[in-house]
Amino acid sequence: MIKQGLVTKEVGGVFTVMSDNANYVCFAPKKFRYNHTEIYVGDKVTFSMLSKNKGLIEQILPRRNLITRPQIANVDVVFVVIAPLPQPDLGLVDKILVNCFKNDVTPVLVINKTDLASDGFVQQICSCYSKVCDCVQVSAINNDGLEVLRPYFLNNVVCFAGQSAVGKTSILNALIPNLNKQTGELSQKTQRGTHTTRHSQLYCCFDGYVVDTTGFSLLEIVDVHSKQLMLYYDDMVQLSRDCRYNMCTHTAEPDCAVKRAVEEGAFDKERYQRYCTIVAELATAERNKY
Ligand SMILES: Nc1nc2c(ncn2[C@@H]2O[C@H](COP(=O)(O)OP(=O)(O)OP(=O)(O)O)[C@@H](O)[C@H]2O)c(=O)[nH]1
Ligand SMILES: [Mg+2]
Ligand SMILES: [Zn+2]
Repeated sequence: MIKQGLVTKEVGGVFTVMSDNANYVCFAPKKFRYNHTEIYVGDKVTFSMLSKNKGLIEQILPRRNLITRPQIANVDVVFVVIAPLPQPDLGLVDKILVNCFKNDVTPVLVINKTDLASDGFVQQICSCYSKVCDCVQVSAINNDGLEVLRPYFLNNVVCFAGQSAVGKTSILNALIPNLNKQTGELSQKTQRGTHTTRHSQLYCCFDGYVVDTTGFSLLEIVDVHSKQLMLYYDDMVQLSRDCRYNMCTHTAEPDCAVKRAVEEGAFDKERYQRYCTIVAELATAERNKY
């Protein structure tokens, strides 16, 4: 009998596959190793039954995406967490958003620690980012606003991204109180540095899945050309039909609608400056490559 399921965990070549609300211990046949075909957490697979709860993976179904560090396939939503403390690195947020759009992932900007945030802070972040993604406000410590996160889980695989200490683990624990122990165990283990391999795992959360947060990054932009970065800035795309040039990068070109919007205060000046910095970084990397 062939079943279809979702890989939720992998330890030493042994896969946990969830199918019809039951867990199966699955192995990968040698053919995958010969093809250098890796199976990742988040992969949708078919498997044949070896015994009551054991199976042999037959096929990996087409992937929507594959995120690195940790490697997770088929990510639907990323919660990009920021907080008033530690002070946000919005350049980092911009890069994470580019990577989300590049990988067909829906980002949600989660402003945590609203108990510490001034109205001005929240307003500034929302006015900058609400044109490109949903922005929600929560306080993990006060269990405040977390309900708004619930719909994003429906049939989805959700990951967290964001600087250290913004409260990713705290949000996860507030969402799934009985997960506490599991996340605690995991971070203790990595703190001790027992093993460098990262074992990622999908946990059931509401009607979807969430990935533990250890080391999740999406920080480095790969495979985006400096001249195409603007394609991943939806707020610029909306304006660019009024630029003189079709593929205007909104940097050195004359008669640019984005630059005009920046001057008029209709486009966040700092987000624009951060964009120019990333374009320059990418261009430098391109020059050094050849
Ligand atoms: N005031 C306040 N503090 C919070 C809130 N959420 C988390 N914190 C605190 O922020 C600190 C960091 O929280 P973590 O959940 O460990 O942060 P993290 O993003 O998982 O950090 P890393 O695992 O290092 O990436 C802890 O001391 C939390 O108690 C909140 O809503 N309000
Ligand atoms: Mg954490
Ligand atoms: Zn332009």
